[in-house]
Amino acid sequence: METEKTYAGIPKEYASYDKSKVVLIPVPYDGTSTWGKGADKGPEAFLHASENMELYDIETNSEVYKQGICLTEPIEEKASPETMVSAVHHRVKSHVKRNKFVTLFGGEHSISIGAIRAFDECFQDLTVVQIDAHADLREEYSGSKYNHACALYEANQNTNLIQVGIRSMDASEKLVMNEDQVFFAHEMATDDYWMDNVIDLMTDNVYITFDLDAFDPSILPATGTPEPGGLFWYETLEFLRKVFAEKNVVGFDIVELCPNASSKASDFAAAKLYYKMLNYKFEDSEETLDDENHITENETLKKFKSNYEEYDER
Ligand SMILES: [Mn+2]
Repeated sequence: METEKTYAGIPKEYASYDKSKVVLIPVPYDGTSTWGKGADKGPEAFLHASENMELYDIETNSEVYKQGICLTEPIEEKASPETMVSAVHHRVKSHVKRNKFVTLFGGEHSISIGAIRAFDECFQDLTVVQIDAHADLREEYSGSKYNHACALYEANQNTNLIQVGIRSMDASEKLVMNEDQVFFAHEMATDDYWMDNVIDLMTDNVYITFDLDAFDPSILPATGTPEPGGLFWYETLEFLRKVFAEKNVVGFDIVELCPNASSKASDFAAAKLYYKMLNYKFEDSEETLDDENHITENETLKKFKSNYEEYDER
């Protein structure tokens, strides 16, 4: 199940499927993007940057890779947006059911549709926190419900969706948007309490979908549709650390890295963001791979839906 190459070049003993708490699924899909093409190259650039990153995290004083991070084969399904979404849904669900902490790296934002569907089927009262410049709430775009511009439409129908960093949308999206759950970038810029206000709206089980265009283009320009006025590095990390500390984050994805040869800094920022999120997830975990029962201790199981239907892996 795991790949020959390991995530960030970590030793194989920390990368086997059975011993890893974390599963990383690359989804190099860019079937529906409209402007800046190249999100299909995102996972490769992210993995390459990760290999050049220090594995000790100063802020949390930890080396989270020792929890085990298994890099799986990428999901290469590209026949149509529908089949890609279905492939992601099935793969994610099979790993969640094995009690893995499942993470994905895209690819364009439509890869999140299948992932969110899988988490929503497995966890009670799921909150989806979307960190993004764009609302992505269209029901259909360019003839598909699974276009990247529709990435959160289904989550908005089925889960407790909270949108953070939004600064670009079509007027038609206002019809379905739940504005009480939206944190627009221009309001966040002058609101000292937005982080706590976002967290107050969350249920216990939280899935994070992080579109890299949420960041200000000054720190992450290599994305398909950059928008001025975005989040900065430390406020983003402060927010994420609070969410991981206060909620049961059940999984996350990072999408829309669109690598640009002249801006390796974006690849590196994405690599660092991913690793930071893992460090925050396991910050208070005292177990290491030396503990024999580390997998059964995984607390995400506590919030599992007890009556989920059995599912055959394909
Ligand atoms: Mn976006």
